[in-house]
Amino acid sequence: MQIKNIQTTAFNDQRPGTAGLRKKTKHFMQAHYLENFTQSVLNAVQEKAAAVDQNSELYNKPLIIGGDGRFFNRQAINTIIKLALANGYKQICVAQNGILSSPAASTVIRARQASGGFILSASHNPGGENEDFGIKYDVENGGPAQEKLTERIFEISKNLTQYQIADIPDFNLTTVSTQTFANGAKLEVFDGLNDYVNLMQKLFDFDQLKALFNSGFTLRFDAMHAVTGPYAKKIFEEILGAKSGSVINYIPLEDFGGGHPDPNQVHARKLIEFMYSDLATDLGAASDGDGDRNLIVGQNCFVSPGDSLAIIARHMQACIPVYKNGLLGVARSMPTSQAVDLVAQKLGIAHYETPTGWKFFSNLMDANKCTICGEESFGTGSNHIREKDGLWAVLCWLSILAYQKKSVQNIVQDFWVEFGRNYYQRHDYEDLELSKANELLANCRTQLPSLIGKELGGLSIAQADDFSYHDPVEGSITSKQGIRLFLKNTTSTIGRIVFRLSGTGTTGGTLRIYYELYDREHLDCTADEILQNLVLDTRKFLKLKELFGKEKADIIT
Ligand code: VG1
Ligand code: CO
Repeated sequence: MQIKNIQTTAFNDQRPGTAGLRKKTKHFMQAHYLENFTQSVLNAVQEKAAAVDQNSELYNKPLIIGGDGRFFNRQAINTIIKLALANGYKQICVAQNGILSSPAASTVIRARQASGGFILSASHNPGGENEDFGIKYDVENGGPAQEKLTERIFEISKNLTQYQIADIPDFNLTTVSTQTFANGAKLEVFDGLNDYVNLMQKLFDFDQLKALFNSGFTLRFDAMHAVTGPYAKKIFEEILGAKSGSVINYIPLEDFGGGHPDPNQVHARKLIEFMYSDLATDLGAASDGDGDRNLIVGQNCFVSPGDSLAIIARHMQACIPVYKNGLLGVARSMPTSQAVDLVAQKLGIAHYETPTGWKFFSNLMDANKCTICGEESFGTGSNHIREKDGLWAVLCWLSILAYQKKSVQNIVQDFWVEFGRNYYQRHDYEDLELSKANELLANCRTQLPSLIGKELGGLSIAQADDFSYHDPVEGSITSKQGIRLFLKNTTSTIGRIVFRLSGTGTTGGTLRIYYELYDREHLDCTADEILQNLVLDTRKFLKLKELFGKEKADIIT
Protein backbone atom coordinates (compact mmCIF):
# COMPACT_ATOMS: atom_id res chain seq x y z
CA MET A 1 0.00 0.00 0.00
CA GLN A 2 1.51 3.29 -1.02
CA ILE A 3 1.24 6.06 1.56
CA LYS A 4 1.30 9.62 0.36
CA ASN A 5 2.35 12.61 2.41
CA ILE A 6 0.25 15.51 1.22
CA GLN A 7 1.33 19.08 1.94
CA THR A 8 -1.65 21.17 2.99
CA THR A 9 -2.62 24.61 4.19
CA ALA A 10 -4.35 24.86 7.55
CA PHE A 11 -7.97 26.02 7.85
CA ASN A 12 -8.90 28.28 10.72
CA ASP A 13 -12.56 27.27 11.08
CA GLN A 14 -12.38 23.69 12.31
CA ARG A 15 -13.42 24.19 15.92
CA PRO A 16 -15.98 21.49 16.87
CA GLY A 17 -19.23 22.86 18.33
CA THR A 18 -21.83 21.32 20.66
CA ALA A 19 -21.61 17.99 18.83
CA GLY A 20 -18.72 17.83 16.39
CA LEU A 21 -17.77 19.93 13.38
CA ARG A 22 -20.69 21.02 11.18
CA LYS A 23 -20.47 23.00 7.97
CA LYS A 24 -22.22 23.34 4.65
CA THR A 25 -21.62 20.14 2.66
CA LYS A 26 -19.81 22.00 -0.10
CA HIS A 27 -17.51 23.56 2.46
CA PHE A 28 -16.63 20.06 3.64
CA MET A 29 -16.13 18.92 0.04
CA GLN A 30 -13.49 21.55 -0.80
CA ALA A 31 -10.00 20.20 -1.40
CA HIS A 32 -8.19 19.00 1.76
CA TYR A 33 -10.91 20.17 4.19
CA LEU A 34 -12.10 16.75 5.39
CA GLU A 35 -8.56 15.34 5.20
CA ASN A 36 -7.17 18.17 7.33
CA PHE A 37 -9.82 17.75 10.00
CA THR A 38 -9.47 13.96 10.07
CA GLN A 39 -5.69 14.22 10.38
CA SER A 40 -6.10 16.73 13.21
CA VAL A 41 -8.38 14.32 15.05
CA LEU A 42 -5.97 11.42 14.52
CA ASN A 43 -3.01 13.52 15.74
CA ALA A 44 -4.90 14.69 18.83
CA VAL A 45 -6.03 11.16 19.65
CA GLN A 46 -2.51 9.80 19.20
CA GLU A 47 -1.08 12.53 21.41
CA LYS A 48 -3.66 11.80 24.12
CA ALA A 49 -2.98 8.05 24.03
CA ALA A 50 0.79 8.58 24.15
CA ALA A 51 0.49 10.93 27.12
CA VAL A 52 -1.13 8.12 29.11
CA ASP A 53 1.05 5.29 27.83
CA GLN A 54 3.99 5.50 25.42
CA ASN A 55 3.28 1.93 24.30
CA SER A 56 -0.42 2.44 23.92
CA GLU A 57 -2.29 -0.13 21.87
CA LEU A 58 -4.19 2.62 20.04
CA TYR A 59 -3.45 1.36 16.53
CA ASN A 60 -4.19 -2.28 17.32
CA LYS A 61 -7.66 -1.51 18.68
CA PRO A 62 -10.59 -1.24 16.29
CA LEU A 63 -11.54 2.15 14.87
CA ILE A 64 -15.27 2.36 14.09
CA ILE A 65 -16.64 4.42 11.18
CA GLY A 66 -20.23 5.06 10.10
CA GLY A 67 -22.74 7.79 9.47
CA ASP A 68 -26.33 8.79 8.96
CA GLY A 69 -26.40 8.20 5.19
CA ARG A 70 -26.59 11.84 4.15
CA PHE A 71 -25.05 13.18 0.95
CA PHE A 72 -21.22 12.81 0.94
CA ASN A 73 -21.39 10.09 3.63
CA ARG A 74 -19.81 7.26 1.64
CA GLN A 75 -17.19 9.42 0.00
CA ALA A 76 -16.15 10.83 3.38
CA ILE A 77 -15.98 7.32 4.86
CA ASN A 78 -13.59 6.25 2.11
CA THR A 79 -11.35 9.23 2.77
CA ILE A 80 -11.28 8.53 6.50
CA ILE A 81 -10.43 4.84 5.96
CA LYS A 82 -7.49 5.85 3.77
CA LEU A 83 -6.19 8.33 6.34
CA ALA A 84 -6.61 5.82 9.15
CA LEU A 85 -4.70 3.15 7.21
CA ALA A 86 -1.91 5.61 6.40
CA ASN A 87 -1.70 6.64 10.05
CA GLY A 88 -1.16 3.06 11.20
CA TYR A 89 -4.58 1.78 12.29
CA LYS A 90 -4.65 -2.00 11.98
CA GLN A 91 -8.36 -2.73 12.44
CA ILE A 92 -10.83 -0.47 10.74
CA CYS A 93 -14.49 -1.38 11.07
CA VAL A 94 -17.03 0.31 8.83
CA ALA A 95 -20.77 -0.20 9.03
CA GLN A 96 -22.38 -1.79 5.98
CA ASN A 97 -23.37 0.90 3.46
CA GLY A 98 -21.90 3.37 5.93
CA ILE A 99 -25.15 3.38 7.91
CA LEU A 100 -24.62 3.60 11.68
CA SER A 101 -26.70 5.62 14.12
CA SER A 102 -24.93 7.57 16.87
CA PRO A 103 -26.29 5.25 19.61
CA ALA A 104 -25.28 2.20 17.54
CA ALA A 105 -21.78 3.64 17.06
CA SER A 106 -21.51 4.11 20.82
CA THR A 107 -22.69 0.53 21.33
CA VAL A 108 -20.18 -0.91 18.85
CA ILE A 109 -17.27 1.12 20.28
CA ARG A 110 -18.05 -0.28 23.72
CA ALA A 111 -18.81 -3.84 22.59
CA ARG A 112 -15.58 -4.13 20.60
CA GLN A 113 -13.41 -2.18 23.03
CA ALA A 114 -12.50 0.09 20.17
CA SER A 115 -10.17 3.07 20.44
CA GLY A 116 -12.99 5.30 19.22
CA GLY A 117 -15.00 6.11 16.15
CA PHE A 118 -15.94 8.65 13.53
CA ILE A 119 -19.64 9.42 13.09
CA LEU A 120 -20.45 11.29 9.92
CA SER A 121 -23.57 13.28 10.62
CA ALA A 122 -24.93 16.76 11.11
CA SER A 123 -27.73 15.13 13.11
CA HIS A 124 -30.95 17.14 12.94
CA ASN A 125 -29.58 19.58 10.34
CA PRO A 126 -30.90 19.07 6.79
CA GLY A 127 -28.73 17.10 4.34
CA GLY A 128 -27.82 17.29 0.64
CA GLU A 129 -25.24 18.98 -1.54
CA ASN A 130 -26.52 22.43 -0.57
CA GLU A 131 -27.28 21.62 3.06
CA ASP A 132 -25.20 20.44 6.00
CA PHE A 133 -22.55 17.84 6.75
CA GLY A 134 -20.74 17.00 9.98
CA ILE A 135 -18.18 14.81 11.73
CA LYS A 136 -18.04 13.83 15.35
CA TYR A 137 -15.38 11.73 17.08
CA ASP A 138 -16.39 9.42 19.91
CA VAL A 139 -13.76 8.20 22.34
CA GLU A 140 -13.16 4.77 23.81
CA ASN A 141 -16.08 4.90 26.26
CA GLY A 142 -18.41 5.45 23.30
CA GLY A 143 -19.10 9.08 24.23
CA PRO A 144 -18.46 12.29 22.28
CA ALA A 145 -14.96 13.73 22.62
CA GLN A 146 -14.86 16.15 25.51
CA GLU A 147 -13.80 19.78 25.38
CA LYS A 148 -10.16 19.15 26.22
CA LEU A 149 -9.82 16.91 23.20
CA THR A 150 -11.96 18.98 20.82
CA GLU A 151 -10.00 22.12 21.72
CA ARG A 152 -6.75 20.26 21.06
CA ILE A 153 -8.10 19.09 17.68
CA PHE A 154 -8.85 22.72 16.86
CA GLU A 155 -5.35 23.84 17.89
CA ILE A 156 -3.74 21.16 15.75
CA SER A 157 -5.98 21.96 12.77
CA LYS A 158 -4.86 25.60 12.81
CA ASN A 159 -1.22 24.61 12.29
CA LEU A 160 -1.51 21.51 10.18
CA THR A 161 0.95 21.31 7.30
CA GLN A 162 0.52 17.76 6.03
CA TYR A 163 -1.58 14.64 6.17
CA GLN A 164 -0.97 10.99 5.31
CA ILE A 165 -3.29 9.08 3.03
CA ALA A 166 -3.19 5.60 1.50
CA ASP A 167 -3.14 5.70 -2.28
CA ILE A 168 -5.74 3.01 -2.99
CA PRO A 169 -9.07 2.81 -4.79
CA ASP A 170 -12.40 3.30 -3.00
CA PHE A 171 -13.90 0.40 -1.08
CA ASN A 172 -17.09 -1.52 -1.62
CA LEU A 173 -19.08 -1.01 1.57
CA THR A 174 -22.24 -2.79 0.44
CA THR A 175 -21.51 -6.30 1.71
CA VAL A 176 -20.34 -7.62 5.05
CA SER A 177 -16.74 -8.69 4.47
CA THR A 178 -13.16 -8.51 5.71
CA GLN A 179 -10.21 -7.44 3.63
CA THR A 180 -6.56 -7.79 4.72
CA PHE A 181 -3.84 -5.52 3.36
CA ALA A 182 -0.17 -6.38 2.71
CA ASN A 183 0.89 -4.65 5.95
CA GLY A 184 -1.50 -6.84 7.97
CA ALA A 185 -4.13 -4.11 8.50
CA LYS A 186 -7.74 -5.25 8.19
CA LEU A 187 -10.84 -3.52 6.94
CA GLU A 188 -14.05 -5.07 8.17
CA VAL A 189 -17.46 -4.12 6.81
CA PHE A 190 -19.90 -5.11 9.59
CA ASP A 191 -23.65 -5.26 10.01
CA GLY A 192 -24.51 -1.93 11.68
CA LEU A 193 -27.68 -3.27 13.29
CA ASN A 194 -26.55 -6.39 15.18
CA ASP A 195 -24.76 -5.07 18.26
CA TYR A 196 -27.40 -2.42 18.86
CA VAL A 197 -30.38 -4.73 18.45
CA ASN A 198 -28.73 -7.28 20.78
CA LEU A 199 -28.18 -4.63 23.41
CA MET A 200 -31.83 -3.51 23.29
CA GLN A 201 -32.87 -7.15 23.74
CA LYS A 202 -30.76 -7.35 26.88
CA LEU A 203 -32.12 -4.13 28.39
CA PHE A 204 -35.85 -4.56 27.74
CA ASP A 205 -38.33 -7.36 28.29
CA PHE A 206 -39.01 -8.16 24.63
CA ASP A 207 -41.54 -10.87 25.54
CA GLN A 208 -43.62 -8.29 27.37
CA LEU A 209 -43.39 -5.90 24.41
CA LYS A 210 -44.31 -8.67 21.94
CA ALA A 211 -47.37 -9.41 24.07
CA LEU A 212 -48.26 -5.71 23.97
CA PHE A 213 -48.28 -5.65 20.17
CA ASN A 214 -49.99 -9.02 20.09
CA SER A 215 -52.85 -7.59 22.10
CA GLY A 216 -53.53 -5.04 19.34
CA PHE A 217 -51.41 -2.09 20.50
CA THR A 218 -50.60 0.24 17.61
CA LEU A 219 -47.52 2.34 16.87
CA ARG A 220 -46.51 4.84 14.24
CA PHE A 221 -42.78 5.50 14.12
CA ASP A 222 -41.48 8.12 11.69
CA ALA A 223 -37.82 7.54 10.81
CA MET A 224 -37.85 10.79 8.77
CA HIS A 225 -35.80 9.11 6.00
CA ALA A 226 -32.85 9.16 8.33
CA VAL A 227 -30.67 6.55 9.96
CA THR A 228 -33.10 4.81 12.35
CA GLY A 229 -35.32 3.36 9.58
CA PRO A 230 -33.54 -0.02 9.32
CA TYR A 231 -33.19 -0.28 13.13
CA ALA A 232 -36.84 0.58 13.77
CA LYS A 233 -38.13 -1.78 11.06
CA LYS A 234 -36.11 -4.61 12.55
CA ILE A 235 -36.96 -3.97 16.22
CA PHE A 236 -40.59 -2.86 16.06
CA GLU A 237 -41.93 -4.78 13.07
CA GLU A 238 -39.70 -7.83 12.63
CA ILE A 239 -38.92 -8.69 16.25
CA LEU A 240 -41.72 -7.19 18.32
CA GLY A 241 -44.49 -7.82 15.82
CA ALA A 242 -45.83 -4.31 15.29
CA LYS A 243 -48.09 -4.28 12.22
CA SER A 244 -46.26 -3.94 8.91
CA GLY A 245 -46.36 -0.26 7.98
CA SER A 246 -45.96 0.93 11.58
CA VAL A 247 -42.54 2.35 10.68
CA ILE A 248 -42.80 5.04 8.04
CA ASN A 249 -40.17 6.89 5.99
CA TYR A 250 -37.76 4.09 6.85
CA ILE A 251 -35.40 4.24 3.89
CA PRO A 252 -32.41 6.50 4.66
CA LEU A 253 -32.10 9.08 1.89
CA GLU A 254 -29.16 11.36 1.12
CA ASP A 255 -31.33 14.45 1.52
CA PHE A 256 -33.86 13.00 4.01
CA GLY A 257 -36.51 13.44 1.35
CA GLY A 258 -35.96 17.19 1.44
CA GLY A 259 -37.03 17.54 5.09
CA HIS A 260 -35.24 18.43 8.31
CA PRO A 261 -34.75 15.19 10.24
CA ASP A 262 -35.55 17.03 13.46
CA PRO A 263 -38.35 15.36 15.42
CA ASN A 264 -40.17 18.34 16.86
CA GLN A 265 -43.51 20.15 16.51
CA VAL A 266 -42.34 21.91 13.36
CA HIS A 267 -40.52 19.26 11.34
CA ALA A 268 -42.54 16.26 12.55
CA ARG A 269 -45.80 18.18 12.25
CA LYS A 270 -47.42 15.53 10.05
CA LEU A 271 -46.91 12.83 12.64
CA ILE A 272 -48.30 15.06 15.37
CA GLU A 273 -51.34 15.97 13.26
CA PHE A 274 -51.91 12.27 12.65
CA MET A 275 -51.75 11.61 16.40
CA TYR A 276 -54.42 14.28 16.96
CA SER A 277 -56.69 12.75 14.27
CA ASP A 278 -59.21 9.90 14.37
CA LEU A 279 -56.60 7.61 12.82
CA ALA A 280 -54.13 8.03 15.71
CA THR A 281 -52.22 4.98 16.94
CA ASP A 282 -51.64 4.26 20.65
CA LEU A 283 -48.13 5.70 20.45
CA GLY A 284 -46.46 7.98 17.92
CA ALA A 285 -42.69 8.50 17.85
CA ALA A 286 -39.90 9.80 15.64
CA SER A 287 -36.15 10.26 15.71
CA ASP A 288 -33.57 12.52 14.10
CA GLY A 289 -30.85 12.29 11.44
CA ASP A 290 -28.38 10.23 13.47
CA GLY A 291 -30.96 8.48 15.66
CA ASP A 292 -30.08 9.96 19.02
CA ARG A 293 -33.17 12.16 19.50
CA ASN A 294 -36.77 11.08 20.07
CA LEU A 295 -40.24 12.54 19.88
CA ILE A 296 -43.04 10.96 21.90
CA VAL A 297 -46.67 11.68 21.19
CA GLY A 298 -49.79 9.90 22.40
CA GLN A 299 -53.36 10.22 21.15
CA ASN A 300 -54.11 13.92 21.45
CA CYS A 301 -51.08 14.28 23.69
CA PHE A 302 -47.72 15.72 22.67
CA VAL A 303 -45.19 14.87 25.39
CA SER A 304 -42.77 17.68 26.07
CA PRO A 305 -39.18 16.32 26.11
CA GLY A 306 -38.60 17.49 29.69
CA ASP A 307 -41.75 15.67 30.81
CA SER A 308 -40.76 12.57 28.86
CA LEU A 309 -37.38 12.48 30.61
CA ALA A 310 -38.99 12.91 34.02
CA ILE A 311 -41.70 10.33 33.33
CA ILE A 312 -39.19 7.72 32.16
CA ALA A 313 -37.10 8.41 35.29
CA ARG A 314 -40.23 8.08 37.43
CA HIS A 315 -41.22 4.67 35.99
CA MET A 316 -38.09 2.94 34.75
CA GLN A 317 -37.27 1.04 37.92
CA ALA A 318 -40.67 -0.65 38.00
CA CYS A 319 -41.17 -1.11 34.26
CA ILE A 320 -37.79 -2.00 32.74
CA PRO A 321 -35.91 -5.07 33.99
CA VAL A 322 -32.37 -3.75 33.70
CA TYR A 323 -33.12 -0.79 36.01
CA LYS A 324 -34.89 -2.83 38.68
CA ASN A 325 -32.25 -2.05 41.32
CA GLY A 326 -33.02 1.64 41.09
CA LEU A 327 -31.33 4.71 39.68
CA LEU A 328 -27.90 6.05 40.65
CA GLY A 329 -28.91 9.61 39.90
CA VAL A 330 -30.29 11.76 37.07
CA ALA A 331 -28.74 14.49 34.95
CA ARG A 332 -30.11 17.10 32.60
CA SER A 333 -28.61 19.92 30.59
CA MET A 334 -29.07 23.29 32.23
CA PRO A 335 -31.81 24.68 29.96
CA THR A 336 -33.84 21.45 30.24
CA SER A 337 -37.06 21.53 32.26
CA GLN A 338 -36.53 20.89 35.95
CA ALA A 339 -39.29 18.28 36.13
CA VAL A 340 -36.75 15.46 36.41
CA ASP A 341 -35.21 17.13 39.49
CA LEU A 342 -38.54 16.69 41.28
CA VAL A 343 -38.46 12.98 40.49
CA ALA A 344 -34.90 12.69 41.80
CA GLN A 345 -35.89 14.47 45.01
CA LYS A 346 -38.75 12.08 45.52
CA LEU A 347 -36.55 9.05 44.81
CA GLY A 348 -33.89 10.42 47.16
CA ILE A 349 -31.16 10.38 44.51
CA ALA A 350 -28.78 13.04 43.20
CA HIS A 351 -29.58 15.29 40.25
CA TYR A 352 -26.96 17.04 38.15
CA GLU A 353 -27.15 20.04 35.87
CA THR A 354 -24.64 20.21 32.99
CA PRO A 355 -23.99 22.49 30.02
CA THR A 356 -25.78 21.74 26.72
CA GLY A 357 -24.34 18.78 24.80
CA TRP A 358 -24.18 15.08 25.56
CA LYS A 359 -20.40 15.10 26.09
CA PHE A 360 -20.91 16.53 29.58
CA PHE A 361 -22.85 13.48 30.79
CA SER A 362 -20.08 10.95 30.10
CA ASN A 363 -18.00 11.64 33.19
CA LEU A 364 -21.07 11.37 35.43
CA MET A 365 -22.04 8.04 33.90
CA ASP A 366 -18.48 6.67 33.94
CA ALA A 367 -18.28 7.57 37.65
CA ASN A 368 -21.60 5.79 38.33
CA LYS A 369 -23.24 9.02 39.40
CA CYS A 370 -26.25 8.85 37.15
CA THR A 371 -28.35 6.36 35.24
CA ILE A 372 -30.52 8.55 33.03
CA CYS A 373 -29.74 11.84 31.29
CA GLY A 374 -31.72 14.15 29.07
CA GLU A 375 -31.94 17.39 27.17
CA GLU A 376 -34.83 19.63 26.18
CA SER A 377 -33.86 19.14 22.53
CA PHE A 378 -35.61 15.75 22.41
CA GLY A 379 -32.60 13.82 23.69
CA THR A 380 -32.83 11.08 26.30
CA GLY A 381 -30.49 8.24 27.17
CA SER A 382 -29.01 6.14 29.91
CA ASN A 383 -25.74 4.62 31.04
CA HIS A 384 -26.21 1.65 28.68
CA ILE A 385 -24.09 3.67 26.20
CA ARG A 386 -22.59 7.18 26.09
CA GLU A 387 -24.73 8.80 23.38
CA LYS A 388 -28.36 9.77 23.67
CA ASP A 389 -30.59 7.12 22.20
CA GLY A 390 -33.84 7.72 20.32
CA LEU A 391 -35.07 4.13 19.97
CA TRP A 392 -34.15 3.36 23.58
CA ALA A 393 -36.52 6.15 24.66
CA VAL A 394 -39.31 4.72 22.52
CA LEU A 395 -38.70 1.28 24.03
CA CYS A 396 -38.86 2.88 27.50
CA TRP A 397 -42.27 4.34 26.67
CA LEU A 398 -43.50 1.03 25.24
CA SER A 399 -42.37 -0.70 28.46
CA ILE A 400 -44.15 1.88 30.62
CA LEU A 401 -47.34 1.56 28.55
CA ALA A 402 -47.18 -2.27 28.68
CA TYR A 403 -46.70 -2.26 32.44
CA GLN A 404 -49.11 0.53 33.37
CA LYS A 405 -51.82 -0.46 30.91
CA LYS A 406 -52.81 3.20 30.56
CA SER A 407 -52.77 5.64 27.66
CA VAL A 408 -49.90 8.08 27.12
CA GLN A 409 -52.23 10.92 28.06
CA ASN A 410 -53.19 9.29 31.37
CA ILE A 411 -49.57 8.63 32.26
CA VAL A 412 -48.68 12.26 31.58
CA GLN A 413 -51.64 13.59 33.54
CA ASP A 414 -50.92 11.30 36.49
CA PHE A 415 -47.39 12.62 36.49
CA TRP A 416 -48.56 16.24 36.68
CA VAL A 417 -50.93 15.42 39.53
CA GLU A 418 -48.07 13.80 41.41
CA PHE A 419 -45.36 16.39 40.74
CA GLY A 420 -46.99 19.54 39.35
CA ARG A 421 -46.33 20.78 35.82
CA ASN A 422 -43.33 22.53 34.33
CA TYR A 423 -44.72 24.56 31.43
CA TYR A 424 -41.94 24.82 28.91
CA GLN A 425 -41.04 26.26 25.51
CA ARG A 426 -37.92 26.90 23.50
CA HIS A 427 -37.89 29.82 21.06
CA ASP A 428 -35.22 29.82 18.34
CA TYR A 429 -34.25 32.95 16.44
CA GLU A 430 -32.29 31.70 13.45
CA ASP A 431 -29.81 33.07 10.96
CA LEU A 432 -28.94 36.15 13.02
CA GLU A 433 -25.97 38.36 12.40
CA LEU A 434 -23.48 36.57 14.63
CA SER A 435 -21.69 39.66 15.90
CA LYS A 436 -24.99 41.23 16.98
CA ALA A 437 -26.10 38.05 18.71
CA ASN A 438 -22.80 37.83 20.57
CA GLU A 439 -23.10 41.46 21.54
CA LEU A 440 -26.59 40.90 22.94
CA LEU A 441 -25.30 38.19 25.23
CA ALA A 442 -22.24 40.19 26.23
CA ASN A 443 -24.44 43.16 27.15
CA CYS A 444 -26.71 40.97 29.23
CA ARG A 445 -23.73 39.56 31.07
CA THR A 446 -22.59 42.96 32.17
CA GLN A 447 -26.10 43.90 33.32
CA LEU A 448 -26.73 40.79 35.40
CA PRO A 449 -26.52 42.22 38.93
CA SER A 450 -28.77 45.15 38.04
CA LEU A 451 -31.52 42.86 36.74
CA ILE A 452 -32.53 41.61 40.16
CA GLY A 453 -36.00 42.88 41.00
CA LYS A 454 -36.92 43.67 37.39
CA GLU A 455 -40.41 42.54 36.37
CA LEU A 456 -41.10 40.25 33.42
CA GLY A 457 -44.54 38.82 32.69
CA GLY A 458 -45.81 39.82 36.11
CA LEU A 459 -42.97 38.01 37.89
CA SER A 460 -39.80 39.43 39.29
CA ILE A 461 -36.21 38.37 38.68
CA ALA A 462 -34.90 36.86 41.90
CA GLN A 463 -31.46 35.87 40.69
CA ALA A 464 -29.50 36.33 37.47
CA ASP A 465 -26.29 34.60 36.43
CA ASP A 466 -24.28 33.06 33.62
CA PHE A 467 -24.15 29.30 34.05
CA SER A 468 -20.76 27.81 34.84
CA TYR A 469 -20.29 24.08 35.22
CA HIS A 470 -17.94 22.52 37.66
CA ASP A 471 -17.48 18.90 36.61
CA PRO A 472 -17.66 16.94 39.89
CA VAL A 473 -15.61 14.08 38.46
CA GLU A 474 -12.61 15.71 36.80
CA GLY A 475 -12.87 19.13 38.42
CA SER A 476 -12.86 21.09 35.16
CA ILE A 477 -14.82 24.32 34.84
CA THR A 478 -16.82 25.28 31.74
CA SER A 479 -18.11 28.83 31.85
CA LYS A 480 -20.43 31.12 29.84
CA GLN A 481 -22.93 28.34 29.20
CA GLY A 482 -26.10 30.42 29.19
CA ILE A 483 -27.70 33.34 30.95
CA ARG A 484 -30.27 32.40 33.54
CA LEU A 485 -32.94 34.65 34.98
CA PHE A 486 -34.72 33.00 37.89
CA LEU A 487 -38.27 34.23 38.41
CA LYS A 488 -40.39 34.40 41.51
CA ASN A 489 -43.90 35.44 42.40
CA THR A 490 -44.55 36.91 45.81
CA THR A 491 -43.47 33.80 47.64
CA SER A 492 -41.27 31.37 45.81
CA THR A 493 -39.09 30.79 42.75
CA ILE A 494 -41.38 29.43 40.10
CA GLY A 495 -39.56 29.62 36.84
CA ARG A 496 -36.67 30.59 34.62
CA ILE A 497 -35.72 32.19 31.38
CA VAL A 498 -32.47 30.95 29.88
CA PHE A 499 -30.76 32.14 26.76
CA ARG A 500 -27.68 31.03 24.88
CA LEU A 501 -26.36 30.75 21.35
CA SER A 502 -26.53 27.46 19.45
CA GLY A 503 -23.34 25.54 18.75
CA THR A 504 -24.64 23.33 15.94
CA GLY A 505 -25.70 25.74 13.20
CA THR A 506 -23.82 26.31 9.97
CA THR A 507 -24.96 29.80 8.99
CA GLY A 508 -25.16 32.92 11.14
CA GLY A 509 -26.10 32.73 14.79
CA THR A 510 -29.09 31.06 16.42
CA LEU A 511 -30.38 32.50 19.68
CA ARG A 512 -32.25 30.01 21.83
CA ILE A 513 -34.53 31.33 24.56
CA TYR A 514 -35.91 28.74 26.97
CA TYR A 515 -38.97 29.56 29.09
CA GLU A 516 -40.10 27.50 32.06
CA LEU A 517 -42.82 28.12 34.65
CA TYR A 518 -43.80 25.65 37.32
CA ASP A 519 -47.43 25.32 38.34
CA ARG A 520 -48.99 22.97 40.86
CA GLU A 521 -52.61 24.00 40.41
CA HIS A 522 -53.29 24.67 36.74
CA LEU A 523 -52.48 21.40 35.07
CA ASP A 524 -54.60 21.58 31.92
CA CYS A 525 -53.55 24.83 30.25
CA THR A 526 -51.41 25.08 27.15
CA ALA A 527 -47.80 26.25 27.37
CA ASP A 528 -48.82 29.22 25.18
CA GLU A 529 -51.44 30.35 27.70
CA ILE A 530 -49.11 30.12 30.66
CA LEU A 531 -45.97 31.54 29.05
CA GLN A 532 -47.47 34.20 26.79
CA ASN A 533 -46.90 37.28 28.98
CA LEU A 534 -43.43 36.24 29.88
CA VAL A 535 -42.55 35.71 26.22
CA LEU A 536 -43.91 39.11 25.19
CA ASP A 537 -42.04 40.94 27.93
CA THR A 538 -38.80 39.08 27.25
CA ARG A 539 -38.91 39.99 23.56
CA LYS A 540 -39.27 43.64 24.52
CA PHE A 541 -36.63 43.48 27.20
CA LEU A 542 -34.07 41.92 24.84
CA LYS A 543 -35.13 44.34 22.04
CA LEU A 544 -35.27 41.44 19.60
CA LYS A 545 -37.30 43.32 17.04
CA GLU A 546 -34.99 46.34 17.01
CA LEU A 547 -31.86 44.21 16.89
CA PHE A 548 -32.86 41.51 14.43
CA GLY A 549 -36.08 42.74 12.84
CA LYS A 550 -37.98 39.71 14.06
CA GLU A 551 -41.42 39.99 15.65
CA LYS A 552 -41.20 36.49 17.02
CA ALA A 553 -39.11 33.33 17.00
CA ASP A 554 -38.62 31.32 13.80
CA ILE A 555 -39.16 28.00 15.54
CA ILE A 556 -41.02 27.30 18.76
CA THR A 557 -40.75 23.83 20.31
C1 VG1 B 1 -28.38 21.33 20.04
C2 VG1 B 1 -29.23 21.03 21.26
C3 VG1 B 1 -28.44 20.22 22.26
C4 VG1 B 1 -27.92 18.94 21.58
C5 VG1 B 1 -27.14 19.30 20.33
C6 VG1 B 1 -26.73 18.07 19.55
O1 VG1 B 1 -27.25 22.09 20.40
O2 VG1 B 1 -29.69 22.22 21.83
O3 VG1 B 1 -29.24 19.92 23.36
O4 VG1 B 1 -27.08 18.22 22.44
O5 VG1 B 1 -27.94 20.10 19.46
O6 VG1 B 1 -27.82 17.27 19.24
P1 VG1 B 1 -27.17 23.69 20.20
O7 VG1 B 1 -25.78 24.06 20.63
O8 VG1 B 1 -27.49 23.94 18.78
O9 VG1 B 1 -28.23 24.25 21.10
V1 VG1 B 1 -27.77 16.26 17.94
O10 VG1 B 1 -29.09 15.36 17.93
O11 VG1 B 1 -27.22 17.25 16.84
O12 VG1 B 1 -26.41 15.29 18.05
CO1 CO C 1 -28.85 13.83 16.69
